[in-house]
Amino acid sequence: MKNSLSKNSHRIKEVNKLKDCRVCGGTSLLTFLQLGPTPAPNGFLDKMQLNNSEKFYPLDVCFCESCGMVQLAHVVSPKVMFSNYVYIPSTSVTMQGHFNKLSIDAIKRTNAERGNLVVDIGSNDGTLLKFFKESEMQILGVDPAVNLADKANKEEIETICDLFTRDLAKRIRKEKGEAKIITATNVFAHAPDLHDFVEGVKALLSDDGLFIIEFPYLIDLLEKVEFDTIYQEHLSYIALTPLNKLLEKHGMYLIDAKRIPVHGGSIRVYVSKVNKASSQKFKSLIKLEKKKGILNRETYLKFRKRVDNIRHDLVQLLWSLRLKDKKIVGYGASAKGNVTLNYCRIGPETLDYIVDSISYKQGKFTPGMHIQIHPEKKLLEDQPDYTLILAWNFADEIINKQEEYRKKGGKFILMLPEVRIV
Ligand code: DWN
Ligand code: ZN
Repeated sequence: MKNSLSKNSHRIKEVNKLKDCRVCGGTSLLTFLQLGPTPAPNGFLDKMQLNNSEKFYPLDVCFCESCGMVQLAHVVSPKVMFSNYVYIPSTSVTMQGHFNKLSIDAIKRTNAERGNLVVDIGSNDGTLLKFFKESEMQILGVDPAVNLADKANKEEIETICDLFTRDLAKRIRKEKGEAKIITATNVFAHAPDLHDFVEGVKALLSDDGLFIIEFPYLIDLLEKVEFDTIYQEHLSYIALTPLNKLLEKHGMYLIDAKRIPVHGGSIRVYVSKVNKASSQKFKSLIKLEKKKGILNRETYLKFRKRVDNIRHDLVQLLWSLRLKDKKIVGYGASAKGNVTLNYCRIGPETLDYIVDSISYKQGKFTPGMHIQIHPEKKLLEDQPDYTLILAWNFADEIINKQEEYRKKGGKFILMLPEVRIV
């Protein structure tokens, strides 16, 4: 078993321990799961870096007993997490289709016209903005990752390389005017200062505009035991109950919400500056959250128990297969996958390698457990007995793509909400 804290790990100055709730300032924060010292989940290593000292960060998650916001107990500086970012949604057919539908939904709900300004916060490589551009909207991206902002600008998706803040929002409004649509997909939960973020949106959004946020939904995380989506990039694990409180503090109104399947179960919320009546769907989700006990500590202690059972069952299965000399590999060198590998201490002694479609990751090694990553084609070349799908949010897409592997007897292992062979 690999030593969880490599001999060279040392206190990290970029980490701040939470003193009070990031939404309501409450101090009754219950830590219910500790995933142990974990390397930055997208910190893939080249071969020559394997013997360098590797930084490990605490990964404890707590919930605020006053407002229900689930959040990391330590904040790692965004500089560490986002300056060179490797998550690129355009590499997935699922996400391309998803963003196209989001752009159509947003334009329809706001009656946006040609030339209206659309700002995408955390715009990544511009995948979503490209669809707005096709609808002749004026577009602007904001993303702190230098590599992604460069890529987007080269493809003529104007992108400001910076973190979104209230000050930046005011500068954008001065230069470009009000935004009719502001989108934030898989970035709101990453924001270190939610209050400043919301104030920035308020400063930039037009009175008849919509702020549309998408994030993994806490109810899905709890129901499907998605513990591996808990990592340093995701500071908050959001439900509508605390989100509504946060928005109301800033005179913004949650008017509608709908659950969506991406990333293991997310939610899309529609926020306005005008206090319109909220939808029946939104009200029923608030009731569901109450029923699921998102404000009760027992809910989180039960979740913790289920996580422990999954870790036990997964390690048990992998070891039993290894003891029968079965060859096992991983599929999808994802951030969530790296959380699982580090939390369950799964290394190259268990998985020979991991295959992944992203060229940037191929040839590199996973952070912490140092499993090598190869192109997907290696799966058919090698035909290992079992493949553990680490990017389970794309399991259907991956299994369909690898029909040939299954025909030749290859089997997939899935782990959430329970460990199973398919
Ligand atoms: O919030 C975030 C979520 C939205 O996505 C980001 N913090 C980072 C990211 O998390 P992730 O790294 O877990 O991302 P993915 O997109 O779930 O990772 C999928 C991985 O699987 C990628 O490395 C690409 C790979 N993949 C593959 O090898 N073959 C994906 C597909 C669809 C495939 O067919
Ligand atoms: Zn709170």
